[in-house]
Amino acid sequence: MVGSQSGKAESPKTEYTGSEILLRCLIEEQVDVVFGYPGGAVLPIYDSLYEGGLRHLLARHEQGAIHAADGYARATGKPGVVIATSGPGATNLVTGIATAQMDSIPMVCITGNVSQELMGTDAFQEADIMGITMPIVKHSYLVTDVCDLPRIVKEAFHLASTGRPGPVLIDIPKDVANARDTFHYPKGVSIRGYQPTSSAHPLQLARLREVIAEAKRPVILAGGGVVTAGAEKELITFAEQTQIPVITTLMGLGGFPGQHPLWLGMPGMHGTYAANHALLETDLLIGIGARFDDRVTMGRLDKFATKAKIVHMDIDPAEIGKNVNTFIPIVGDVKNVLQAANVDLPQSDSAAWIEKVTGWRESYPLCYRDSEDRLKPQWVIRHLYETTGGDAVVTTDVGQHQMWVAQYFHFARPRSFISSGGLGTMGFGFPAALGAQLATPEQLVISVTGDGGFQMTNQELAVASLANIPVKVVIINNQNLGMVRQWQEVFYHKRYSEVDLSGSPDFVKLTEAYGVKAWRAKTKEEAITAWAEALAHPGPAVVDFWVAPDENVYPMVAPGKGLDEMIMGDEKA
Ligand SMILES: Cc1ncc(C[n+]2csc(CCOP(=O)(O)OP(=O)(O)O)c2C)c(N)n1
Repeated sequence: MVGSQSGKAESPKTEYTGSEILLRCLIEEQVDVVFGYPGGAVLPIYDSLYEGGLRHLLARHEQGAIHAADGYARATGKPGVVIATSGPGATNLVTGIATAQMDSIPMVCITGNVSQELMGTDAFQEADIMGITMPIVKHSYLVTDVCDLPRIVKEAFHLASTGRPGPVLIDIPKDVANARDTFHYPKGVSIRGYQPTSSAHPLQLARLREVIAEAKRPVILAGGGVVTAGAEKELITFAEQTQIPVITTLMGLGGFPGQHPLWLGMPGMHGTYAANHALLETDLLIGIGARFDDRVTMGRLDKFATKAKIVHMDIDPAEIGKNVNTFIPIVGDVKNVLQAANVDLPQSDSAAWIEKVTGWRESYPLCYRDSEDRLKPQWVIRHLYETTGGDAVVTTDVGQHQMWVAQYFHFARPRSFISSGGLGTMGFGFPAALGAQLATPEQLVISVTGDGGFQMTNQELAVASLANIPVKVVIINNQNLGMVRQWQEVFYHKRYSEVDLSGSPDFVKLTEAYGVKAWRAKTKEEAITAWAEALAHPGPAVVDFWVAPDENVYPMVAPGKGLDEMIMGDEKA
């Protein structure tokens, strides 16, 4: 019996099936919830789950399960765990695995597979999920012998959560799940060739101090690595002691307080004027756990921080020099690196520079043209921020609403902003919010989503309803695939091709059909009341905000243009 809660005495069994061993391993790893969906090849695993001991949430689609596990991981830093059956169950995980891989999220993905004697015969529901996912996992295992299972699970959790985190796949053929063995969980792991560098080289730190002391226009670019490493306090100390302003990437939001006087906002395509112009003018750019991707550099490296010496701190040596030429590479866990760097830090000679960049921040704030008759999406996000005091975990989907959340909800702490940054996966936000809420039951969790993205995974309302997960869903309903519509308006001469979402369901009725409370708001007055009632409601709630359909996200840098070519929009506060 595996972790039985059935009240019966534990049988004096010394041998267990592979599935029972798997569950014991998960309990050893202190997994408190798994998300999944059963099927033929995982019947033995689900039979063991029936005994209890591990909380399982039945998603309504494997994509929902994996994004929920991902949201759990992003909210806690602990690996999220998902189980799916072979063939279509496993392939339905692919988008979620790629989503986690692109954002370095720790996940353990368990798939069943057909029995080994059937492998390679095109058996019913056979898919080579190892092969399919090879480029999008940190590591993967096909378990061929039940006696390897405990070691593999131990290694999988270790690999998923150490160094640069990422998803690890464990594919378990049905015969292995049914085979029997004794159970011993290994105490430690030893993986040949896997020893992530955790501490910075002292010589590189000495060089860092030198360039800081010489810099006149330094700036920090903090990315998701700061959040992953839990390095937010060290970053504040570093920035305050050196007096260097901080820019946070989309994935870095919350890694440095959005209310801090040294914060300049987000860079890149929809970044602030202050952040982008600081990147253009800086003479010392210190990248911390950021990978200089093309939404930040716009792929125009000839126009990106060209006057700067670049320092790059990252746990992953493969990131150094990948996109930008690095003057001082510092490989290590950025929390350790900053802790070591913070001893004997020089102050940069940046007073005039700080005056300049904060001047930009005051002169060119984010703004939009508000309206008394039409609900503006930016107003809705600001309203969420003001009514919650920013004390919430906010997940987003992908599109315009994602950028408005990044711009108008100022995140004060890490793991409070949860979004698919690298892959940009529509359908991510709502299930991720369910996982985040289970991980942080005391916390208000808000899922801000588009009317397009919500339709990709809204079947998970069943999970919210059944498990009474009190997530507040905010649909920024512009009746369009808004971000695509914006690009067609700006770059394709208003030739709107297949972006009209007419025919969407009545989201209030749809939500109510799942037994979840819902409101609709088309004016500010309705929005204020609906949101207040949704917040006060103890269970899950959905508010469908009908916003102006033609609103665009500004500022904007067109693809292929440099950061010096920002379109500011015609909005005025
Ligand atoms: C799975 C997936 N398919 C397509 C896209 C391309 N895409 C990016 S944003 C977007 C529009 C999103 O529309 P909606 O969810 O309504 O959000 P809005 O932009 O209106 O806020 C699309 C189609 C994507 N990111 N993910």
